[in-house]
Formats: sequence, C-alpha cells, structure tokens
Amino acid sequence: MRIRFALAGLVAALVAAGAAQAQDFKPRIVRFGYGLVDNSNQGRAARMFAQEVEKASGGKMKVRAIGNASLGSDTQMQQALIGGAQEMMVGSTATLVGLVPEMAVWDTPFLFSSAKEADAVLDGPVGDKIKAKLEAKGMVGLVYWENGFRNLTNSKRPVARLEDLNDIKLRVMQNNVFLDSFKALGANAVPLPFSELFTALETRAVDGQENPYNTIVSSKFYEVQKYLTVTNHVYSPWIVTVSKKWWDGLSTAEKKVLQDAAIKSRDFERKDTREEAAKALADLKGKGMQVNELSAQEANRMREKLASVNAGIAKSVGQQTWDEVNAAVQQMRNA
Ligand code: TK8
Repeated sequence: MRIRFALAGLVAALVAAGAAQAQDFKPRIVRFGYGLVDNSNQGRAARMFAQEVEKASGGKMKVRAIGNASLGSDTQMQQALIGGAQEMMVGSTATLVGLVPEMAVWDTPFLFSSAKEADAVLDGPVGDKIKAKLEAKGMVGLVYWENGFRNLTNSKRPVARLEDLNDIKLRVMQNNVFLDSFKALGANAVPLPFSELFTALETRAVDGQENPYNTIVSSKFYEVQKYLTVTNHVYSPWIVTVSKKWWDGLSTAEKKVLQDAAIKSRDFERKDTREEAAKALADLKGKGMQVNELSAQEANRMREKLASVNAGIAKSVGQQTWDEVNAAVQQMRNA
C-alpha cells in the first residue's frame, strides 16, 4: 500500500515536471534569414545556431536557416521581423541606420584597428546600449557577429592612388555614411541591396564594391572583379535580430535558449570568419585576382578624406554616442 502511494506520488511528480516542460517549450518553427550563400561564414554560423537551439529546447524549437536572401534583402527581412511575418535574421548593422540612427557609428571609417577592439566595444556597454535601441522599433538584438574589415574590388583598374577611384561606379550599402564616404573619396557611389550586387557587377551596371575577403570569396565576386585593393577602410558588424512581436510571446525558457545559442554562435562565427579571412587573400590571388596594397602615403590621403565624414556621423548618432564609442575604443587601446 505504502509503495503504491509512493509510486503514485512519483508518477504525479513526473507528470507535473513534464507539464512544466511542455509549458516552457512550445513546438516552434523559427525562420532565420540571411543574405549570403549557404556556403559562407553567415551560413555556417546560422546552421550552428539552429543546431544549438534544437538541442537546448529538446527538439521543440526548430530553426530553419534560410540564406541567399531567399526571404528578402536585409531591409525587407527587417520589415518582416517588425511585422511579425518572420522570426529571426542576421544582417548588416549598416542597413538598420534608417531605423536606429545610432547604428551609423559602426560605419565610421577606421573606427576599429583590430578585431579585438571591435569585440570589446561591440560586446561592451555602449554596444549593448545601441543594440537595445532596436526594441522600440520592433526588433530585439541578440548579438553582433563579425562581417569584417572591408576591402575594395573593381573591374576597371588597380586602385593605387585616390584619383584612380574617380570614374569608378561603386556599389555601397544603403546608408548615408557609406554614400558620403565614397563620394568623399571621389567615386561614383551607388546604393544597392546586397542581393542585387552580383548581377550588377556581372552586367557592369556597377564597376566595383567593397566587402570583407570572406564575402568576396563566398559570393564569388572574383569571377566578375579583377582588382582588389587592400584598404581595410571600415570594420562591419552583423547583428542577429528577433521579431519583437514574436519574442514577446516566448516563455522565459525559450528566450534563454535563443540568447545562449546566439552567444555560442557569435563565438563560433568570429573564430570561423577570422580563420577563413586569414587564408582568403591567397585564395583570391589563386582565383586570378590582382591584389595591391596602398602605399602609406595614399592610405593617409584616403584616411584624411574619410575623416571629413566623421563630423556628419557624430551629428547623426548624437555627440554622446559618438563620445562613448570613441572613449571605449581609446580605453581598449590604452589597456
Ligand atoms: C548581406 C549583407 C552584406 C554587407 C553588404 O546581406 O551589404 O555589403 O556587407 O554582408 O549584409
């Protein structure tokens, strides 16, 4: 009799535990969109994130990593997140500037001089503060991933001097900092979504573009771009975001699974990106790209021209944000 009671109690406890778990995790499909091809640093990290979420939720949350901008360009996916039609994405912070002006601070030319500085500032208090501004716009920012230091490619000529940019029609991201920066350098800058870039280069609607080595490799830009100039003119972050409409309906346990997996994916993505970038230049040369570095003198001329956009960035992000970010960079440099 006693044993029977004990057993009944145990069963009841197990049922209760099961019910609690079932309440914590509902079966969910999470569409996670991104712009690059499946075989890219973005794709690899998206799949890693998907595995982590599935494992940590006991198979209840299934993340569908959907690349190639199949769900839309960065800005289209943002709108889908805001409206609640898509759950998650990763994309450039540069395309969020229209929603959160402070994001433009990450587009400041030569802001970071190393990945270590970028990690510390993006993952630190000011990075969090800017990320948190997305909530009022209908998105929740989880983590920053690395897109990386950007370099210039084109199909016209090697860019060795600033003047070589003069009649180059250059695709830039859809944001005023990039537009102003390349206008300041003398290029004919044209904003275009990334999803239209390969075709635009192939048909010569534009002559050039700028992106990290990894993307020049994964998007096969080497097939349509002959010249690569090592400029490292800006470090671009990516940011993993969630639809706030959808997020608000999740349990605490579900939110934690996404947050923890996002941090794991960030660490994985940065390591993977850096390893790939370290060998990408040799890859690109092997594919026939002609690579040149800028002389110290030309690099300085470029820096001086680009510094002219800083005042405009400070104004649009607000002096306080500008100062906080620059102080955080300085602190890293002095450490
Ligand atoms: C991918 C873009 C890309 C970015 C660009 O969707 O647009 O050039 O560097 O990574 O976000």
